[in-house]
Amino acid sequence: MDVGRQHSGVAFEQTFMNFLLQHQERHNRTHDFLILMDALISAAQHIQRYYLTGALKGNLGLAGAVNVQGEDVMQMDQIANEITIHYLKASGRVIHAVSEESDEIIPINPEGGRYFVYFDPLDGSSNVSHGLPVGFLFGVARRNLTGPEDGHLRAGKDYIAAGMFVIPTGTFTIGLKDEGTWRFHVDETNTFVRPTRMTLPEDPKGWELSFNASNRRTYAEKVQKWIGENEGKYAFRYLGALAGDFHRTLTNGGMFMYPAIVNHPNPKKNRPEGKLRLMYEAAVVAFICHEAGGAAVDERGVPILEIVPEHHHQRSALYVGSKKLVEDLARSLQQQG
Ligand code: AFP
Repeated sequence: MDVGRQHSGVAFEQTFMNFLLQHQERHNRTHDFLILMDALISAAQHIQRYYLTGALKGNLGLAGAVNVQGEDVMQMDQIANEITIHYLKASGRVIHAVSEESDEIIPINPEGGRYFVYFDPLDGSSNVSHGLPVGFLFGVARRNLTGPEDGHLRAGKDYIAAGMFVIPTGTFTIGLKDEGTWRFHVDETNTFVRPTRMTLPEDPKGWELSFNASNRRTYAEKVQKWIGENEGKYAFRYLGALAGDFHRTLTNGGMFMYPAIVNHPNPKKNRPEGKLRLMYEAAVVAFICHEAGGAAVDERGVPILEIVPEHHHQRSALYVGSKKLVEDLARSLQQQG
C-alpha cells in the first residue's frame, strides 16, 4: 500500500507498525520488538477505552468505592495494570516487568523472553477523577544476547526504547536508541499514524518551565535561586501528570522539573530522594528527551540515564528538557553549599 498518498480523497498515513517494520528491517533486526510493541499499543488502547468510558461506569473513583449498582469499583490504575500485564504475557517476549502498581518485580517469561519492560500504566492519578490527561509510560531493555542473563535492573542508557502515551488525548511518543524520538497521532480507525521526528526547539522564545509551584519554597536554596533568576524569561505550565507536562516540554522546549523536597515546614514531608520513580518515570522521559537532543539530570546534576537502579521502585529528582537549560541548572546543582 502506498503510504501518505491521496486515493479518492482519502489520505493514507504511514502507521506506527509499518514505520517500525522498516526500522527493524533497515537494521537487520528480528521482529520480536514489533511483537512487544504491538502488545504495548494494544494495552494503551485498551486502557484508553476504559478511561473514556470510566466516568459512566464509575471506574474513575477510588479503590474500594461502590458504584450505583452496588458493585465494587476497581481503581483505574489497577485496571490499567491488569490490562498491561495481560498483553505482556500474551506477547511471550518479556522476561520480567516492573510496574508502578505492583510491589514486586513481575516474572513473565523468564526462559523464553527477550525484553525487560518497566512501566507506569496510569501516571497522574490526581487527574483521573476529572477525566483529564494521564500517561502510560514505559522503558524497554533487551536481555544479554552474548552470554548468561542475570536479570539485573537496567540504567536508562541501557534501554533500547522508551515511550509514552497521553491518554485520552491519543498521542504516542517513542524514543528509539540512536534513532531519534518520534510522535504519532491516532487516526479515525484508532491506529497510530504519521511518524513525526521530534527535536527540541533551539530558540528559547517558546520555552516553558513546568514544576509544582506550590512546592517551590521546599526546594534546596540553589534551586530556588535558579528559579528566581530564570522564571521571568519563560512561560509557565503545569498539569500534574508527567506525560502531559513533558509532552509540552518536548514540543515547545524549556524544562520540566520535580526537584527534591528538602525544606518542608514539616520535615516528615521532605523527599530528599525526589518523588518520581527512576525506572518508569524519570528514565523514560530522560531517554525520550536525549533522543530528541535534550538532557536530564537528578538533584546532584548527574545524568538520569547514568543512574543504575538499586531498587525497582527507586525515586529520583528530575530536571529534563532543553540541553542548555538543563546544563545551566546542573551547574548550579553541582556547586558546593
Ligand atoms: P500521581 O500518579 O500520584 O498523581 O503522581 C503523578 C506524578 O508521578 C507525575 O505524573 C507528576 O508529574 C507528578 O507526580 C505530580 O506531582 P505533584 O502532584 O506533587 O505536583
